[in-house]
Formats: sequence, C-alpha cells, structure tokens
Amino acid sequence: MLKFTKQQVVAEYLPDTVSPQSMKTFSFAPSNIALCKYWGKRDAELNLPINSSLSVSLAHLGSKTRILLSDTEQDQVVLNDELLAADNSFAVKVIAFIDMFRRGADHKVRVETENNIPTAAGLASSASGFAALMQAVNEFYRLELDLSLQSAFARMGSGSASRSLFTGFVEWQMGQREDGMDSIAAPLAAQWPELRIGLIKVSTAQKPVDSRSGMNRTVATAHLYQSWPMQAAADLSQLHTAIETQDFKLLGQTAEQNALSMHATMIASWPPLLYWQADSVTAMHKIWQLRAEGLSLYFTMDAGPNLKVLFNTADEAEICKQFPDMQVITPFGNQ
Ligand code: 2P0
Repeated sequence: MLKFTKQQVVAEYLPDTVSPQSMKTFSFAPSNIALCKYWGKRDAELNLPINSSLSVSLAHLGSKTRILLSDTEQDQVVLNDELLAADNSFAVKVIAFIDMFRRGADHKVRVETENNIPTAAGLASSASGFAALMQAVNEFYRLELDLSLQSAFARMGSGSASRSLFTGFVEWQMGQREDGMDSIAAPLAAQWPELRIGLIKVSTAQKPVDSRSGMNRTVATAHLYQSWPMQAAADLSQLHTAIETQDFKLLGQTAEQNALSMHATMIASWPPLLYWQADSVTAMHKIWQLRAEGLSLYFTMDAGPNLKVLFNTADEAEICKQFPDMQVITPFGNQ
C-alpha cells in the first residue's frame, strides 16, 4: 500500500512560497500527562497511533520556543541557552521538522528553546517541545494554520505533542485516514480545578530504551499487546464518564489500571522492557497501603521509573506529609 510521507501531507496545506520573519516573542506549550496512554503506532512515519488517548496538560510547565532568521552558514538549535552540535539528536529532529515547512527556501534559522519543566522531576519534554515548535513555525512562516492542523503537524514531530497544543483535558482521536489528517487532538470543555498531580522522582537518568523504540518493540513482539486497544477504548470511555460526573475514584482507578496495562504489554515484550526500578515498586505499594487506609490517591506512569500521583486538593496536605519530596502541579491553576 502506498504510504504518505510527512512532506507530502504537510505540502497540501502550505502556500507555494514561504515568507519567514524573525519572532520577537516566544511561543509556549504545556507538557502533558496521559490518563489513557498512547502506546503503539499504525504508521511510524506520521506517528499515527493504534489507539486514542486522553491527557491533562500541566499549565505553566512546558517549553517555549522562538525562531529567528540567521545569517550563519548552518541552522542553529539552542536548548536552555546552550548551542547544540549539528549532529545532536534533538537538533537533528528540530531541523527536520522545520524542513517540512521551509520547502527548500534559501534561508537559515536559529531555533531557541527553553524548558521550564524541572529536569529533576523526570518529565518528558518532547510533547511540549514539538507543540511549542509547531506554534513557532506557524508564526515564523506566517502560515495561519488553525489549532487542529497544528495538532496534526505537531504529531509528526512527536505523537504526544498533538495533545500539548491545548490546556486542560485533551483527547487525541486516533483517526482512520491514511494521511492521518483526522488523527488530531482537541480539548474537552470540562475543568477540574481541585485536581492535583504529584511527581515522585525515582530516577532522572536517561532511559535505556526511548519510548519510540519501546512502543515499536512492544507492538512487534508482545502477544499481550493484542488486548491493549480494547483496554484503551474501555478506559477512554470511563474517563469521559469520570470527567463529566467529576468522579475522582473512577478517574484515578481508570488511569492507574490503564498505566499498569500498558506496562504489562512492555514487560511481555522481547527483550523484556521494564522501566520500573525497585523504588518505583516501593512507591506503588505505599500508595496502595495509603489507599487501603482511606486516602484517595492513584498513580500513573509513563515510559520511565517515575510515578505521577493523582489526588484532589482536599487530600493534599495529608498526601504531601507522606511524600515530602513530591512536587505538586495544579493543572487547572490554583484553587
Ligand atoms: C503517552 N507516551 O501517552 C505515552 C505513554 C509514553 C508512555 O507519548 O515516537 O514521545 O515521538 O510519537 O510521543 C511518549 O511517546 O513518542 C508517549 P513518538 P512520544 O504520553
């Protein structure tokens, strides 16, 4: 079957010639944490997922990016005030993304990106990074693309970036089309001002297997993965109910089971993929014990050893006493 390249898909929506203009201010996009995870691709070129996913954006924690015209001989990528080497893997991905929109035009760029996500918190930055880059590209080339198109194009940089164009709860529809133009994210209307997310840092060391390779390995080798799309569809529907009825127990239970189901498929891969460390398991047991004692808290985990704890502001003081080093995020602002 004939597949689409990113360039082919994007070209349909671009003017014949681009007119770049240096940005004065930075574009910002928040990081996000999925309550129903994206795990597995049906198309690796376009980052088209096997299942729909649902996340919550992390308010002011994320990435800011601007693009300047440069008179240097090479494109430049600056991350947190440090000029990256041309062969740095992040720099290569950023320039490849710009190239989808530059369309061979004769100019060089300087891309400046800053993450305010504490690296110590062990949060991924590719989602917010590519969402902020997409917004910057939109402004730099004066494309005036709407947010749905920006979501689709940000996805081509990194799947989870499709969700980082928006605040609050965000659903990324898997879509059906071969060109992926119905695989886009959109925000839900519902708010949850009392919701809190605590970050339990187990390790911030670079993970041995990145999530892109991890999901490919799972899809290719784990028979258990067959059940994942069903699990994700059921969880997505339950999360909608939980959010509409503001049922925290249902929200937490669903998110925790979804994360553990995803990790089960990783563990069932070959070679096995276990992102947990001993301290991750200790934290899980502690959360289960506190829940048995009546505290309302649940966790989710991504492709790494750190835990993200879900709770409501009413329990914040008690939960923070139990986890004194935990950083607390208010995804819907302070209430
Ligand atoms: C998520 N993750 O839904 C899931 C849960 C990790 C575990 O999205 O290959 O960096 O760039 O599309 O978006 C991380 O995967 O992967 C991710 P690519 P991405 O948040």
